[in-house]
Amino acid sequence: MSKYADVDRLEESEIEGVAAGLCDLDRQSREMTGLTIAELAGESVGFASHDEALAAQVAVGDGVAPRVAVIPVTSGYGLIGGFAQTLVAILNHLGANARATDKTDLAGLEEAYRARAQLIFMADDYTFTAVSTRGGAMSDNGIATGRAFGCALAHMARGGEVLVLGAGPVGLSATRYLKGCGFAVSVYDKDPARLSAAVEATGAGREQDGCVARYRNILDATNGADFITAADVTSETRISAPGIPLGPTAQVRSLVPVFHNPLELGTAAMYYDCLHQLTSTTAGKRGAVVANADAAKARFGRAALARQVAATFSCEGR
Ligand code: 2YJ
Repeated sequence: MSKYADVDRLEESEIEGVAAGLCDLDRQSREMTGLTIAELAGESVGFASHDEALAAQVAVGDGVAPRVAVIPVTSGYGLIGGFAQTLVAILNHLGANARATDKTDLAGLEEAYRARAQLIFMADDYTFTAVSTRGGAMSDNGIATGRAFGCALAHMARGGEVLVLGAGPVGLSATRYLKGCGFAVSVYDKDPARLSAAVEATGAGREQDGCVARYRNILDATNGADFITAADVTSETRISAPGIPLGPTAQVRSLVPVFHNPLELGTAAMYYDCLHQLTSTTAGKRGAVVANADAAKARFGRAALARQVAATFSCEGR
């Protein structure tokens, strides 16, 4: 459980190794899902291919990496040591030109605008959001995370049935995404009112306590610890788990593939979500399309796009 009584907040120790481990995570992600974190994130927000996502990135950055500001936010329980720098590392790994503002809060917002940031990332104790300074793009971490971990599970899945545990924003978003992929999705939440609302809102099946062992494909969007035990799994079980603490025990994690990372895929999905909204006429309901990915492709060429982006996040030799 989080040491904070009223909020689920990441802790410094939970993100310590994230920046240094991004290439390892990509390798692990490829082993489990066939795709890197960037590829999963891009697919989850609707890019038809990773090339399209790269073209959108170069279009938004007008030939170079998009400028992204991460603003440390002191409200509530305050800064999490290394949080802003970890987001910067994740975003740069994807090919962005990200930096944390020197100032926090509103002064940081002003600093970001003065530096002509195109995207801004910031989180308090309840909301983690990304917004664009032009074009009205916005991406919420909970929604982006649900889709992206749903996408990871879709690539790992055995058969067409999925159990989503937890009907908060992440679980709801994952349910919608997986239903959209054609899976038969059932949901369980220990709060009956929240479970009923989720079933009503998504059209998913309603599950009950003790159902875990009957499913091979599980998305754990709860904040419960160690409740998926060895007795619940077979060699066919596949688990995607965005949350901390983890539902599957250490033993389960040694027995079956458990796709998990505390911040990386959710952040990547927010970044690509904004790029998609800024470049796609179908995604841009919220605001204007400010960059044309096809024009960028024609202008900079496919190979140049790939080179430009690869130069910033190549894992070769790392
Ligand atoms: O800027 C900082 O260092 C802090 N204000 C970061 C706070 C990080 N926030 C969290 O960990 C919350 N759990 C975010 C909720 C996201 C909901 N998906």
